[in-house]
Amino acid sequence: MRVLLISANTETMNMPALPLGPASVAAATESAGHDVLLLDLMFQPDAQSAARDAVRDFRPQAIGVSVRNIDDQVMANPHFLLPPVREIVAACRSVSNAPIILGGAGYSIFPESALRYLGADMGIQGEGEAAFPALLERMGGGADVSGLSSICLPGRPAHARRFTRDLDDLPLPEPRLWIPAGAGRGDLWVPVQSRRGCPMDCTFCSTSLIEGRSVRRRSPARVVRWLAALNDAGCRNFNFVDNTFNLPPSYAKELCSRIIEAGLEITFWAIIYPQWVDAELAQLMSRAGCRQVSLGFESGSDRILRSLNKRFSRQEVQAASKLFQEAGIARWGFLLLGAPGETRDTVEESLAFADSLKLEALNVTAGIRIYPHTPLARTALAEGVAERDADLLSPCFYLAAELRDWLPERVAAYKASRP
Ligand code: B12
Repeated sequence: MRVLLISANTETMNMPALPLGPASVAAATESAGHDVLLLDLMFQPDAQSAARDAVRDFRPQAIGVSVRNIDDQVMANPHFLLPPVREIVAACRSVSNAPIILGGAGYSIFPESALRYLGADMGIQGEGEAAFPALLERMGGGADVSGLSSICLPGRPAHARRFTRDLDDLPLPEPRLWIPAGAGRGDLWVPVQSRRGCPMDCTFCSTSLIEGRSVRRRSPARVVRWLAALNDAGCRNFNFVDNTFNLPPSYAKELCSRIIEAGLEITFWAIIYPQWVDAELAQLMSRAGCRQVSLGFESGSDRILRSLNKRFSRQEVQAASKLFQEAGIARWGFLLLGAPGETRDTVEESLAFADSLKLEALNVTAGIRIYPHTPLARTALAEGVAERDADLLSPCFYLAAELRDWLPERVAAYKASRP
């Protein structure tokens, strides 16, 4: 089949993200014998025309639309990012009868409601490398698709997802599919992924809806070969998009050791769960090229850490932060304020704690985006913050009732005095 995959993300907030997810699906779809075109709308001056033109020229028999972001998660002035995606779906429809299939991280959190809102024909929740080619095969043979795992059809609940156990079974996308060519490659931050899934169950987090709870991995040797190939293609800077780069720690150490042995001249950034960090790991990461870590500690109050179901204490955050500092790795901290049980005192404790770490950068968020099927959603429902049948697709936030008027101003003042 001729298959058009559209990466609908045009969001440049934080940094423009290269389309690793849709490219991974494209690679698997090519491997299954289809003719694939991947269109990244990120840098298109007119996204709708670009989508329409691609459909007219390529005449796809199936169109996949990747939906990465739903909103920007900013409570004070939330931006709902789906209206332009709905226009892309409509633009494709206006010039083609091919079925339109949704997928992507954001889509996977809201499979039924996003499908309804965007007006596509069906969606796939979770990873697409196995499910999308399986769907195409059934569609090509004119067979019924309703029994497929991970599939979501209009008006029906999404089917249970199936996860690939061994990520080495999945093809990796070649640079030609998703990384702009030319000398500028050396300046890009290229996302790479060594593991999927997170078992940590933070009360507010959507990751298990996207990647599942069990950690699945690529072999370190394969990740290093992938990095080397990207390096040969001119890429030097990488983001490990794994939710928890240091889980399990033995894997993280092996991966770093192999990057060092291979002599790759790369720099990278990674997301760290502030537990299970020791000097050996921090030093290996530094020698492998790590220049920055995201430390998602979210709070400096042990009571609030417990309420978020974080498994670490503020003392462990301190220790991890110090080890990275000693290894010459910049630390970007994250505070997520306003959780159930948060008070003015715990907020002040967190702000003072963040100051004490002398981080290179800090991101402070007031109000927590509520995702479906999370403990936070259940608390919000019990407290009447979210309505019983609310699908939560349009941004909805939790902020402890007693802080509603005070916290935004307090955070604004804190930020203003720390440019
Ligand atoms: C790493 C990361 C970042 C990094 C990105 C670095 C980079 N260079 O890419 C940084 C920190 C910069 C970042 C920023 C933001 N992020 Co972010 N990010 C992630 C994270 C942890 C991983 C994303 C990733 O790359 N995954 C790896 C790829 C391989 O997986 P994938 O894209 O999901 O694709 C798979 C499937 O979804 C599916 N699939 C994908 N496309 C398609 C298409 C079809 C047709 C099919 C069938 C299947 C399919 O198959 C793929 C392969 O298995 C996710 C959480 C998560 N666990 O997913 C959040 C996440 C995507 N981010 C999110 C958000 C909100 C943002 C920001 C808007 C935050 C902000 N306010 O700044 C920005 C936007 C950035 C941008 N330009 O788009 C949200 C999106 C949900 C929402 N509320 O909108 C997520 C889900 C986190 C969350 N809170 O739940 N992010």
